[in-house]
Amino acid sequence: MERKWWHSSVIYQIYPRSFQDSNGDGIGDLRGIISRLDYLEKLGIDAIWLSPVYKSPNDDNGYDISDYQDIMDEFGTIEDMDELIVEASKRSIKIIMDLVVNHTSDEHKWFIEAKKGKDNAYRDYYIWRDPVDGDVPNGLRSTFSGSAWEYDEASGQYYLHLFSKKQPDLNFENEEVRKEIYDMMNFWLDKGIGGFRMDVIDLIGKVPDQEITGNGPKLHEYLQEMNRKTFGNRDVLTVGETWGATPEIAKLYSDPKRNELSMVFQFEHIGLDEQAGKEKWDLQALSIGRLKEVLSKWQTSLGNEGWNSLFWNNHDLPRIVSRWGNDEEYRTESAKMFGILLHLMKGTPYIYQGEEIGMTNYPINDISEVEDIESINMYHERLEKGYSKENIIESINAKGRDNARTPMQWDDSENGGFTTGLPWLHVNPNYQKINVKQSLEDPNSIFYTYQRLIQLRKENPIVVWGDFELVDNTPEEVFAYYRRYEGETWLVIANISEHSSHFSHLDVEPAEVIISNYQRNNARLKDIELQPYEALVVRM
Ligand code: TEU
Ligand code: CA
Repeated sequence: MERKWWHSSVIYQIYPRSFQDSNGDGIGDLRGIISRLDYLEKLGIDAIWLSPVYKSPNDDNGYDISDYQDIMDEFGTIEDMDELIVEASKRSIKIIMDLVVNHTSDEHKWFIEAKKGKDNAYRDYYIWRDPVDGDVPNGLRSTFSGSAWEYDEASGQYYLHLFSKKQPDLNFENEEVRKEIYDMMNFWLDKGIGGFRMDVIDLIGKVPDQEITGNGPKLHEYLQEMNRKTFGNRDVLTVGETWGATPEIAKLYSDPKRNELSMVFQFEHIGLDEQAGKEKWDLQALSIGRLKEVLSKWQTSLGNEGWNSLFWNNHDLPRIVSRWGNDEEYRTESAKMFGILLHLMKGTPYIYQGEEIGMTNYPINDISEVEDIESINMYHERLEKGYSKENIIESINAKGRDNARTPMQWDDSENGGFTTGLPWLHVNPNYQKINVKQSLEDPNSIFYTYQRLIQLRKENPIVVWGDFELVDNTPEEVFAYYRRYEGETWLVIANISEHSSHFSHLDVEPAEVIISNYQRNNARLKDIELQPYEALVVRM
């Protein structure tokens, strides 16, 4: 496989609204990000995935774009954006933009035109259908509750929106639409960005009339065309968000021979605490056995025909330390354990802002505290269906997206140093204890574990290129694997539980403990007694 910079990189995701406010309006912004670049350089990351910063009425916090070539008023100006690219590049950090082209905002000029009538030149940029029996065209549902079809009084037709009704779906069948998107992508590429994270890209080949949304028949044809017309000859990272990917599907996207994307985000491990066939709100206990199975399947099945991305968190997911770790007694231990377990795997790791200091979920008591459209719509839908208020709030506390969106905790001053004004979303009150300043002062902090993990990847080709092999027959809660490369072997051992456990597979004396989250003495590694959430990596 031809080696690219992104094979050995670590990416840091910024959710701009919640990262750093620079002007006291309570909303994070580009100048705020620029002011924190030194911190990111210290962490050691190679690129920033920037959640959308384009013009937007913010029905879905920037994932509803009204102008792809301009910046959201609250975030700054296009000059600020140019400066961010330059300032980041001075620190060897690339900027990866979020590409949201499954849909636009209903306030995008294309949709404003399209709504003017059936004859409008932009009408076919979107997906319109006549009513069927005086009702919606078919049973397609929106991810944000209710039908995916919205009625337009003026023309008597419905338009498709797989997300909110302020996010009408673009019609990729229309060549003009694709051309406009490619021009826009080239506008950003010409500014010297490091690539694109592609929002719900697996939906662009949809066939609405057959109720096919993900993995439609023309999906890969479109991606190959996009590759040819935009980033194909540039040295950039492209990562598709693909909820429905299996390893076979992931190869279609990321096999270098196919000229599509660098890699995709797959979500199979993320769904393991959800009841099959139900909604993300319907929880079941996580089986560590299944987690091991799923992650090791992804580690071994792509081979040279694809590349993995590695993540526990993003702006749509609850925080891993609260979700599958223990954010009280073992917050530091479990946060480090998840970091070590993930960053020693093969693939490109993504860190979500605040993960590197062990930020936690933010439990709410009432729907009035929620900003996220997905949770709000679900709340009303489930109330109507007869769920109790308590039950719904419990679901939101477990899985709601605002958990990850509370402002970044920089220090122990008011609002955690995020803003001098009123923050757009509540700051987690634990900022007095959990914050960047504290993490930087404590040599044993989660931050320094992440810093070291990034360094290890840079200094050791085995972390990037080594083969992966799961260690079988460990206790259920122990996730252990080997990495092997050019005669060298590393062993990673993690106890995903708040009880002690053991690992007795070492038949050779390990040479060295490379990283761990408890004090470990090299000499006493035979038949290891593992502490709660202990993780360690040894060179054999
Ligand atoms: O997410 C896709 C998506 O399907 C999520 O809404 C997901 O289903 C949900 O959050 C479950 O966890 C992408 C973006 O990451 C998300 O923020 C956007 O809201 C969405 O697309 C629409 O653009
Ligand atoms: Ca601001």
